[in-house]
Amino acid sequence: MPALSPTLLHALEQAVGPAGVIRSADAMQPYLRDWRNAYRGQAALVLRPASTDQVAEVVRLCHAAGVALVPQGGNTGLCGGAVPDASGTQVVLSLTRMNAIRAIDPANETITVEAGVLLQHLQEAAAEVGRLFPLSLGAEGSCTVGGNLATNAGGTAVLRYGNMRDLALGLEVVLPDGRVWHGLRGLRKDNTGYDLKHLFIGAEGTLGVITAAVLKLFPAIASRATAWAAVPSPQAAVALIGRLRGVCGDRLSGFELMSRQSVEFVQRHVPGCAERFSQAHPWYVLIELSDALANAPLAELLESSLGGALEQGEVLDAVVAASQTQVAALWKLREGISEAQNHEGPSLKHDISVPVSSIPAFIEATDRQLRAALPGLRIVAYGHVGDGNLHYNLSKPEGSDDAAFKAEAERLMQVIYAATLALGGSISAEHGLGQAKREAAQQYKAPLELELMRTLKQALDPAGLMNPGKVV
Ligand code: FAD
Ligand code: 2HG
Ligand code: ZN
Repeated sequence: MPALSPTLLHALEQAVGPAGVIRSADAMQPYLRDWRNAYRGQAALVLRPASTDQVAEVVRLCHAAGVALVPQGGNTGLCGGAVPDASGTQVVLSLTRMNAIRAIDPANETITVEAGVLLQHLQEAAAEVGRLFPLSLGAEGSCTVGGNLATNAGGTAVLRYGNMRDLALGLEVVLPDGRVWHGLRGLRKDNTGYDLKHLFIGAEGTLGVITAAVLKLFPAIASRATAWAAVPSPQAAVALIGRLRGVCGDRLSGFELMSRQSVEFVQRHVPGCAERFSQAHPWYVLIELSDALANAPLAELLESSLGGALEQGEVLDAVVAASQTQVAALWKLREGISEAQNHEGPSLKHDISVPVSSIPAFIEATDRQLRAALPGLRIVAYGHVGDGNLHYNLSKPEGSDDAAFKAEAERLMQVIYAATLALGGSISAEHGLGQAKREAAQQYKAPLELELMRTLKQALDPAGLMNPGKVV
């Protein structure tokens, strides 16, 4: 493995101190592969700076020496964006020691946090001052604010609060040459030209290192109602969203769709996830209503809406959770799908979005074509259907060979992405491109969009040292 020059190594160690350097092959291992073990790389070094100044010094030194950097947060990304390449020449820059809550301003409804703060800790800090930070996703106990921003993470509350881009007001960023952009403004209005923070949000660490952010806070939730419903079809699920929106307005804060196959996997592999109804159904939805008002009659609202939907045949069966334990059990059925699918061999992940109204057409056409293309294929379709976002993941036919299945990946992907594009959709709704979808983006994004992206990359990182091989 090529080593860094002794002079650079010494300077980097000086910059971050002994606690910020990981050099042994064993200790570096967790930083060199992703959560699923789908991507693996090598690195010359892992650095864990503890302040913005330390990040800036590391970036400046690496820039001067022509060494590439791979920013990393909680390493829960699903597209290999935080994993270094195989060369062993790149330096992994882990932000996890930058985990301070710098300020909370309840009157401005903002919180200023460092990039390495865990999403769950951010949620807890907001709750301590009677506020809500709404981003919520299965990896929230491990992912970081920096990673959430860099991937423009979505999750289960986008329906009401938007994705990470909508939740950020200001950023602090170390640019690829080591200069620091101090953009930590907590302003809801600022029309002084290009909104630079949006360049770095969703850039997956290819344009700079996010070191801190000012984020929006919302009123804490005081009333909540959660239901699990069986629906006959995706068409019925989409009709149900419309019905609930009509009756409940923006109290509808979660609407997740799951195919029977997805739920079966969870029941098989995650303890405590029994079938909720007397019989199995083809599709399920998890619905959440919430309100800042205490004692808001949400359960009644949900029950009457579901009653109306039952009469119209939009719902086949439904249960409204009667306790916090039941709420947790229902969310476990939903959040357990990623992990459960890992137990069924390799999963081919496709994180697509189409207009909500086109979800039924997408599923119908794609299911049909894929089943014809590979008989026995297990389609694990689920996700944030209220945002038009499906995790249209595939597991191999039962008993078949892993390698043979992986060899089909490209062919199956082409079917899915062609259907997505035909409906005006996107091949990556919330997980980003990373290394997984970089090639596909070349094929499926418009040439002009790709040209503009390359122009931005060239302008900010002309030496190409910031997370090379990802996104563009
Ligand atoms: P990492 O994985 O460490 O990094 C992700 C990317 O961001 C990489 O390209 C990395 O280089 C870059 N990056 C990280 N930190 C910085 C920084 N400070 N500055 C610049 N670049 C940086 N995603 C969703 O959107 N919605 C979901 O519902 C969802 N659910 C998930 C459930 C599970 C079980 C898992 C494992 C993942 C899920 N994800 C989801 C995917 C993932 O994107 C999020 O978990 C999260 O946003 C990644 O944060 P991280 O800190 O782990 O980032
Ligand atoms: C989810 O919504 C995540 O559960 C993960 O985005 C999706 O594992 C996946 O494909
Ligand atoms: Zn998701």
